[in-house]
Amino acid sequence: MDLLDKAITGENLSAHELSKLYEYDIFTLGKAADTIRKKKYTNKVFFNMNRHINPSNICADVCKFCAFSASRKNPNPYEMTIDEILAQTISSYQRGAKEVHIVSAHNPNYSYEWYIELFSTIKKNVPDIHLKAMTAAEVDYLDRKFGIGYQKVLEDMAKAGVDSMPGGGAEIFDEKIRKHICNGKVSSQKWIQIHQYWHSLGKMSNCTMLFGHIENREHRIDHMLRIKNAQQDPQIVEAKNGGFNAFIPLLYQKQNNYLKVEDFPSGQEILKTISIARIILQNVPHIKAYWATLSMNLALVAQEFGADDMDGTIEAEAIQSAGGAKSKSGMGKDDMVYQIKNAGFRAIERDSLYNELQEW
Ligand code: V47
Repeated sequence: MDLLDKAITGENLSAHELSKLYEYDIFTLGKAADTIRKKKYTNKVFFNMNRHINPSNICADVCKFCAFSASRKNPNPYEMTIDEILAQTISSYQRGAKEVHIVSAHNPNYSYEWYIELFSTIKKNVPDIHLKAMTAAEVDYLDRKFGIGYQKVLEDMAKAGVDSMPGGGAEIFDEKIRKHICNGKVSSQKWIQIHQYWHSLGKMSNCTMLFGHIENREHRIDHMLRIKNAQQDPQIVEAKNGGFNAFIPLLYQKQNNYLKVEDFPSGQEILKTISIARIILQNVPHIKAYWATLSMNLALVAQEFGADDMDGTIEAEAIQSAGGAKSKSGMGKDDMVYQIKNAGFRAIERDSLYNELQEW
């Protein structure tokens, strides 16, 4: 068996060995990934109607890659109130959004109770909206700041109505790279422990990987392998009773930050990374080609290379657009549907847990 066959059958290989997958040509890798993808989802492409809300950009941490947090490069600090966040949630819900995705900078001015009140207020007023909130990095920040233990933070989030957790804050798990790009942020080990505890509560989450900066191919594979090993039992995942739902390779946006990276990965390198993710992470149901970092066109091409999801309409995007992405105002549903169909796929609106809602 050659390396690709071994990878497809899930043979136990090291990150170093698997990094040689990049030496295959893009079409061979793409075909292998597409076969896995088509078996699961035929030619469906998923998207959802969602709204991103980022309550504040005032951050106690300094991640070198971040252009969103208020800093010398982006000196416009803001802080939203619960009422403002609720008003945005209600108006998005009235426009058809089925999910709010709420993640914030680590703002030292917000109390612990503020977060819990925020979530319970949203759930009380808009019970039908799916509340996806809090990266593991935020959970870790609250744990450290208030000394309450991440388990309690997660239990309180669940009680207050948080339905699922987004995959942010994972960056790159390799400890040396992590120290360079986001020293002081949640450790890789704790990021995984937080998600696993959340999963043990019967809840789903996503997992991300920030790539295209100073990491190398082996670091990416190591990251994927740590996720593969942290994933729940397939039956629990299938029943949506806990586990990672989607893997999201986030392409690094290089403007307005302190990480001096001039080189940008080629389309080929990006598509190979997505294909390899589909091949290695067969125990994670979905691979999301997040259009906000990839651009709409590359995200659509990625659907031929292992991805099956685009993320959603977003409405307002602040993190990637601060770094140069063209995603500030989200994307209309009609546009999303047109583009997916024009690329030759079936456009499937999903809910946050990937239940199919409607084919457009
Ligand atoms: O963790 C920060 C990343 C993440 C930059 O779970 C950057 O469905 C690129 O996690 N270039 C937050 N990326 C966003 C996120 C996410 C997005 C969409 C869907 C889901 C989901 C999760 O954004 C951070 C960080 O890795 N990020 N700066 C940058 N310059």
